[in-house]
Amino acid sequence: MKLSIVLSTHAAQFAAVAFKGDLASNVAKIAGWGYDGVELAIRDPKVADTGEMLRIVSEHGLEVPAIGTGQAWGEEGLSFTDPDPAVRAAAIERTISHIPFAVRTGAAVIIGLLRGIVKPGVSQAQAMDWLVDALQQCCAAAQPHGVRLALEPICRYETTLINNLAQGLDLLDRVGAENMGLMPDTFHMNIEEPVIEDSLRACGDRIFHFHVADSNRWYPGAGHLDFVSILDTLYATGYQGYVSGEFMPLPDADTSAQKAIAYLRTEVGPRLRVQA
Ligand code: LER
Ligand code: MN
Repeated sequence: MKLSIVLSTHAAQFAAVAFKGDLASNVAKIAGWGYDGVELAIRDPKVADTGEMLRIVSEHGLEVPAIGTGQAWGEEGLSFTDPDPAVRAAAIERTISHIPFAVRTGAAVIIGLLRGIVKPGVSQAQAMDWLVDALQQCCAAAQPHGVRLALEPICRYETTLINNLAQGLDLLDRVGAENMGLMPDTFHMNIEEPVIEDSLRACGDRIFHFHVADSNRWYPGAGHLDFVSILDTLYATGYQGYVSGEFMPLPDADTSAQKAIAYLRTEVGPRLRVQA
């Protein structure tokens, strides 16, 4: 089981990230606890020293399986579905600007909240059209570089666009790009999917990255999700990527990260039918 954890490269408002700021010391701790990778949440590659980030991460033998982009929404309000065409264009440009670092790391570019929400005065159909158009542009820009995009279905309390995996698969059909897949998140699936395992099976080989938190968005093992069943189903789809921890820093960041890896490696891993 390849394990990573989300790490924000600078201060951010989003709560379910265990680590923020001071990259070097966070990466050192994460590597020391036995993680294989870090998923980097980067607001704007233009103002981030991505070369230095890569140096720090590589020095500790870690990989970067995915790049999170949602802070451009959380901190700046960029989205693919804003009624203002300039905001939509900026969101597309920002996504495309992640491609060089994705090439250097082999990371997938995550599309989470950057898709936006259906704003007042905008119809659902119009928002979906804008979303499809934006994703087609981003996928077309990423494709020649071999970069993949991973769309995250996010629960109803955070967005009105693409809440479950079935809607995600429909969106992939509309976008029609081979380099676009899904990033299921167990926290959101626990809210939206009737049967998590059935929804994962329906994705087949379209899962490009995977987020884990328990039902209460604490570290895996702190709630009631059945991670043996969920990860068995995930790996049975042929998924060979990372399982990436995105959970609340509770009771504190260090404890949550250590509890997550201890639980997944020693309690869940040995009980999986499909080892990955
Ligand atoms: C981000 O990966 C996520 O899961 C969302 O809840 C962001 O708000
Ligand atoms: Mn997530």
